Amino acid sequence: MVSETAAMRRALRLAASPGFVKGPNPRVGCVLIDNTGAPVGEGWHAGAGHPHAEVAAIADAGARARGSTAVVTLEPCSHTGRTGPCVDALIAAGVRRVVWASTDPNPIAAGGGERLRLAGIDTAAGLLAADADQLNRSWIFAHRSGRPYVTWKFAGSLDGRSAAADGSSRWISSAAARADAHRLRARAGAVLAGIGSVLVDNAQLAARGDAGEPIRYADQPLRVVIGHRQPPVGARIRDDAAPTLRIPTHDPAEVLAALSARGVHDVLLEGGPTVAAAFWRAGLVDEVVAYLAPVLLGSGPSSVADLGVATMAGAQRLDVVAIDVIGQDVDANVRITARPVIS
Ligand code: AOF
Ligand code: ZN
Repeated sequence: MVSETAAMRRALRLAASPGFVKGPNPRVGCVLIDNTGAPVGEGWHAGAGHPHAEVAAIADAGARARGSTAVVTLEPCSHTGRTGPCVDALIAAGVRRVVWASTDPNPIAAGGGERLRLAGIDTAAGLLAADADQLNRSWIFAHRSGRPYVTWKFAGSLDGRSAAADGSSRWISSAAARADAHRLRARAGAVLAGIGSVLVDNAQLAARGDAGEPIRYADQPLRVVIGHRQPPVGARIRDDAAPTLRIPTHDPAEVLAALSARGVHDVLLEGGPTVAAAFWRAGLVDEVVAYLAPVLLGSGPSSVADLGVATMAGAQRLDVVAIDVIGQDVDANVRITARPVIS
């Protein structure tokens, strides 16, 4: 059993190895071991349209797959989607036992475990499931709730302002905090902002690397602008750094439905204050990441517009997940990660 756990750890590392792959599919890794616990093949899933992890591992093992145990981070699929069912591939390869971590929340693909058992294959579910669920947190959330996971990110001054009185906001947060925020963008399936803030800031909304270097187009999040106006020709949002989608509505639920339909399961909401308030008031913010900079502005727009709070009894409270200092010395900003208290 110890070797199955070790193999699952390896499978989890393989699942994460392609990085934050864009698109609708989960991250999955698979290791095949023989009856001494020695690995005979391994594979991972590189995104929609590519072979599933189990199929890649079977190909890697060749004839040695026969009689082996498949250790996989997600319950094998039972459907024909972009590729064929993994349960059929496992059965055809002569795999004797299958151990998986997360249960598949996708109703179209689920039921693989049951089909393996019916075929006489020994199965075990849930090994290191907490780690595997964490790896595909937003994907699992999206399948269970029917909409993407929404993280609202903003940078504010110590007195909670997101721009000075004249609208200028470059830069409230430090270079280190901005680099950290680019890592959030690089992980997201979509980065979303209202047309108003895109116009004011001439925001590009693409992700850049740690040293400010461009990231490959295929690894970029979808840039999403909501609102009825078109960004003007020459606006940075219209460059070819990343794919861009304009959604001509201000209704947050409609926006998320449109993104779900495109397979997006993880949205980074970047404002501005009106859009942030609309999502918050609709109960469509799951997590907040706030970068607080040691700077005072005294006037200027708040990070979020009116939330309908008139008195302390209506204050919107959050549970803190983590408080971190990003950067050092003059670059030090505080990053607060929090989730709305569900009442
Ligand atoms: C993956 N990779 O390694 C496994 C998956 O459209 P398809 O055919 O690629 O099927 C995607 C579904 O298959 C996915 O939502 C999940 O339920 C299941 N298993 N998916 O992308 C894999 N094992
Ligand atoms: Zn599959």
